[in-house]
Parts: sequence; structure tokens; C-alpha cells
Amino acid sequence: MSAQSDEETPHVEGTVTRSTGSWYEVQVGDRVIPSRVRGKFRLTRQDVTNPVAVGDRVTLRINDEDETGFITDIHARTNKLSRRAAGHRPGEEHVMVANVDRVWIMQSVKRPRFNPAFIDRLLVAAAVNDLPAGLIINKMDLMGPGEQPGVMDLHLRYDDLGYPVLPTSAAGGAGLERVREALTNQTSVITGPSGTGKSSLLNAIEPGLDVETGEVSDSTRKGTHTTTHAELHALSFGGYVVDTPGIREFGLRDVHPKDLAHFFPDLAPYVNACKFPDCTHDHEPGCAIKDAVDRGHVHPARYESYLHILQSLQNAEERRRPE
Ligand SMILES: Nc1nc2c(ncn2[C@@H]2O[C@H](COP(=O)(O)OP(=O)(O)O)[C@@H](O)[C@H]2O)c(=O)[nH]1
Ligand SMILES: [Mg+2]
Ligand SMILES: [Zn+2]
Repeated sequence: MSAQSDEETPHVEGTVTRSTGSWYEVQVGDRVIPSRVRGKFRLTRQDVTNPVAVGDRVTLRINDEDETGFITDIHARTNKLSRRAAGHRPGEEHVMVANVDRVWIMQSVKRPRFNPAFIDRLLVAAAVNDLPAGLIINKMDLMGPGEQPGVMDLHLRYDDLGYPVLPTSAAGGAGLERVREALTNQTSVITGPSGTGKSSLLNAIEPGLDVETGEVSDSTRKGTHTTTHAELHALSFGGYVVDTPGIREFGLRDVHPKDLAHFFPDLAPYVNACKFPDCTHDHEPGCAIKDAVDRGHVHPARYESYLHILQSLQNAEERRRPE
């Protein structure tokens, strides 16, 4: 079915690592091919701002004269990390990264302070987007001897829920081998608050990456937050990693308050045992989730995060409701 010109040069497969709007960088083996896309993809997907996203596997035809490519096919995605587009096309979907194997939520022991509520919010966002998640706890070198039990508690809280926890020190080198193992041959997204050491960690596991790090002053912070174009960094030991600012709101606002507990693997098993089928697990009598918290089966901090997110979803819903 392909056009005559398609048959003159062989088609190859690659991964989109960068997008600048009209041009895409496609990794094919060790080569990076600047490529364009067939107009038809733009025309047929009007609900999406970017028909080809970073992380997409594509088929392309390489023009050997100028070493550029022409994307002729976009393969089906296993999943995607998207957000609502802002600006001139509000509400449309903007795919940040496609085919993500795991999202790693990064926190530091301190500076900036450790924030479990932030973790829980991102874990829900990851679950809503069908993305496996894990935690990286960086700056372990800043942890005092008395703070050790808190980190153990963290392992129990998250590792037991199926979220791998990797303690690291990008500065001191601790835990880096386990990070390399976890990222090998995967497409990984590292996200988390600014200053936790995401870029430092990438440089530590792959010195050639040369990602910019450092304290971000308040005056320059505004500028960095507008960076919405994710980039896949190829890893020498196989796989890709994306360093991206917060995915905090991704998909969360599409969750109906009554469905929220399903995205907490520790709460979900109890939802059908509540007295009321429409239980919000907040104030109702006979709530199986509250009972599980009281009996020590659910960590109180997790339940607190649930209530917190529930409240924000209910507030958002009220704002949307017409008078
Ligand atoms: N003590 C300590 N400082 C770190 C560590 N990792 C990063 N930092 C420092 O934290 C600051 C922010 O790091 P950066 O990688 O730019 O954070 P990002 O905003 O998450 O990318 C820099 O001053 C780093 O030197 C660590 O493991 N231990
Ligand atoms: Mg950074
Ligand atoms: Zn309940």
C-alpha cells in the first residue's frame, strides 16, 4: 500500500527522543536522525496537540543524502503521560511521554523537606495514567542517626504496596548501582520537586549526560517551569530516562471523588465492605477503610493523604457545578 517513493529506501524503526515542534529527533541504534512527520498525522488527530510524542516508537524512511528522516508510521502506545494543554489550545491533550515503563517520584531526606503527601498525590496520578511507580529518596547523606527509623517506616509504607523504594545519595554515590539496575532497558520518568537532586542523580549514574544542575533562584524559576518539552536521554547501559518537572496534576482532576480509593492499593481491598455503597470513607458509619486504619492495617498517613486529595477533588467538583 505504500507509495512508490517509500519503496526506494528501506524503512527502519526508532524511538522519538526529542521534539521541537516540526522536527523530531529519532534514535535508530546509535544514530540520531532529525525527522519530519507526514501531514496526515496532524490532520487525523485533532484532539491531540502533538500527534508524535517523545517516547513514541516510529517507522521512518531515511533520506541518505541529507541524513534526515520521514516518519511514516507511529506504533501503538502501551501508555502515556499526558496533561491538558494550556495556552492557545486549552483542554486539549498534550502527550508528554509515551511508552513509559516506570515513573520514579523523587524526594530528598531534607532540603527541600521530605513530603509524603506529595508522594501520595503523585502515586495516584501515576495510577490514573496506568503507570507503574516507584520512589527515589535522595540526599541520604543528610540524614542524621536519629532519623533512620523514619526511613524504615517509609519502606514498610510503600515497598509493601508494590512501589519499589530506592534510597540514594547522588552526591556521595550511595545506592547508584541499584538505580542503574532499575533503569536498565527501561523508559523511566524521574519527577519530583525542584532541588531534590533529579539532575544530579542522572549525572551521577551517567556522567556523559551533563544535565544542568544547581540551586534555582526564584528569578529564574519562572522560566524553568515553562519547560514542558520532555526529552529522552539515552543511557549507555540501555534504556532511556526523562527528567521532568512535576506530574502532580496529571489526570487527577479527571478522577471522580467516589473512585479515588481505587487508586490507593492499600485502601482498594476494603471499599466493597463499607456499609454504604457510596461511602466516601470520610465521615460515614460502618466504613471498612476507617476500620482498617483503626486496626493498624492501613498507615494513618496514607489515609490522611486520601482525605486530603478527596477534599481537593470535591472542591474542584463544586467549582464546576453550575449554579
Ligand atoms: N547533600 C546532597 N546534596 C545533593 C544531592 N543530590 C543533589 N544535591 C544538591 O541539591 C541541589 C539541587 O540538585 P539538582 O540536581 O539541580 O536538583 P533538581 O532540581 O531536582 O534537578 C544541588 O545543589 C545539588 O548539588 C545529594 O545526594 N546530597
Ligand atoms: Mg533539574
Ligand atoms: Zn468507607
